[in-house]
This record gives sequence, C-alpha cells and structure tokens, in this order.
Amino acid sequence: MLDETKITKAIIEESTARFLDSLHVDVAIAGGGPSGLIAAKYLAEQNKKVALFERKLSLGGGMWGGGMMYPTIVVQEEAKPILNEFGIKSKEREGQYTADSIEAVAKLIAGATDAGAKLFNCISVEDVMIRENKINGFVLNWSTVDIAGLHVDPLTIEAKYCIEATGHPLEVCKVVQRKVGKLNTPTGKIEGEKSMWAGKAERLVVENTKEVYPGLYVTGMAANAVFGAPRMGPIFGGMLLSGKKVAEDILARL
Ligand code: 48H
Repeated sequence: MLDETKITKAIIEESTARFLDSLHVDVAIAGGGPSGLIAAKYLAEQNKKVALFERKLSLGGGMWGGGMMYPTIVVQEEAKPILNEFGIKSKEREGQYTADSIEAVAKLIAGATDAGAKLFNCISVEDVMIRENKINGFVLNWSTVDIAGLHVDPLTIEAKYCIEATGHPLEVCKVVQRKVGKLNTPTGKIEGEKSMWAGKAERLVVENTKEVYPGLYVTGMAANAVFGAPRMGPIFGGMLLSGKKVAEDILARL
C-alpha cells in the first residue's frame, strides 16, 4: 500500500543525508553548465568528494540551446576525445564536429553522477567562506529565496578547493572582488568579457583556467570573463577542455 507520509519521509531523509554528506568535500563547484559538469566527472572518478551546486531546476547551463536555439553544438578536433569519453555521438563536418545539444547535456549530467559527484539543483552560491586568506567553502541558499526576495540566512559547506563555473555572470568572482579585493588577474580586478572571436577565445579559455584567488579556480566562460578574453559563441570544445584542465590542476594538489 502506498503511504503518502512514507513517500515524504523517504524524500526528506534521503535528500538531507545527501546534503549532510556534502558538508565537507574535496571540491565544491558553483554552476552546473558544461565546464562545471566536466570538472565534476573527472574529479569524482579519481575518488574525490565533489559537490556541485546549480541555481536552476535543470543543470546544463547554456548548452541546451545550442546556437540561437538550434539544438546543435560544434566541437573542434582537440575536444572530440571528451565527447567520446561521455559517449556523446558526433558527426565530422569540415574539420569540426557537431553533436545534439540535448544528448550532450544529458550525457554530461549522467557522466558526472555515474562518477560519484553529488549534484544539487535549485541552490545558489551567494558567498564564499575564507580562512587564512584562502577560500575554503561556499555559502548557499535556495534559489527561490533570492527570487522571492526573502530575507533568509544561508548555510555553508566546506571544501579544500572551490571552482567558479557560473559562466558569463561570474558570480563567485564578483563576490570575492567586492568583499575581499584583489584577484589574481593583471589588474587585480575582473577584466571583463570581450566581444566574439571564436579562435582566440577557445585558445584563451584553456589558458585562463587557473587559480584566481587562493583556493578558488575558474573554469569555462567565467575564465574568459575574469581574465578579459573574448566570447566564442556556440562552440563548446573550450568549455570541455577547460573543465578537464581545472580537474587535472586540482587533482595535482589534492
Ligand atoms: C549556482 C549558478 C550561479 C550561482 C550561475 O553558463 P554556463 O553554461 O557556463 P559554462 O562556462 O560551463 O559554459 C558556458 C557556455 O554555456 C556559454 O555560455 C558559451 C560557450 N557562451 C559563448 C558565448 O559567446 O555566449 O553554466 C553556468 C551555470 C548555469 O547553469 C547557471 O544557472 C549557474 O551556473 N549559476 N549556480 N550559484 N550563484 N550563478
């Protein structure tokens, strides 16, 4: 016999246990777009404890919409092995590859969860925790609290390393700049995203994937936004390579 209160109890207890298990992690990730999901998979499959927090109901960020809502993404040769590792089908076309953006997002999410990363939706990172000049955790709140404009105090989780993967809005770096001051950029400040130049942007997004403040790494579109590099439009190889690089850089330190 189905019992509504048993269903309720199962949901509350399972979800609370998952959250409690993520209070102390090796890596916490802000943002569940392609770069955050890729980083989550490569870290978790090396047995690191990973929690990823996504503001929206659905993870996948800007990948769902392909280019201007045509649900296709383009990926260059260098990133094709990452598509293969996630089992994302692709077609060769004039020296580059195309993939179905919906299949790609679904498989990125599956890859990260299968590797053991804990993915949380509807939770926003609103601040960071700092000890001895190093970022060592995220301050979290339900996204609905912000949307409704409620005054509700947040909760906090602790992480050995944090990753800023919030894409264009660069939310974590903005908080750090506002509250802490100097970032590891040429001017010490957010340099700001520049206009479209796919080739340059795709090269720079990998170079810009690095520690931007002690304990805080930046990946994906956020990496170009903080270091003043151009945008690239709907080519996603750089996002995939950046997510993999941030995982490798952090793994080398864990
Ligand atoms: C929790 C948050 C918060 C927060 C935002 O935008 P994304 O897809 O980011 P990337 O860097 O993985 O991929 C970028 C790509 O999608 C893109 O936009 C490209 C290639 N643009 C090129 C161009 O020229 O326009 O995902 C970021 C995710 C989103 O799902 C947000 O909802 C989420 O982060 N997010 N999650 N706490 N404070 N802020």
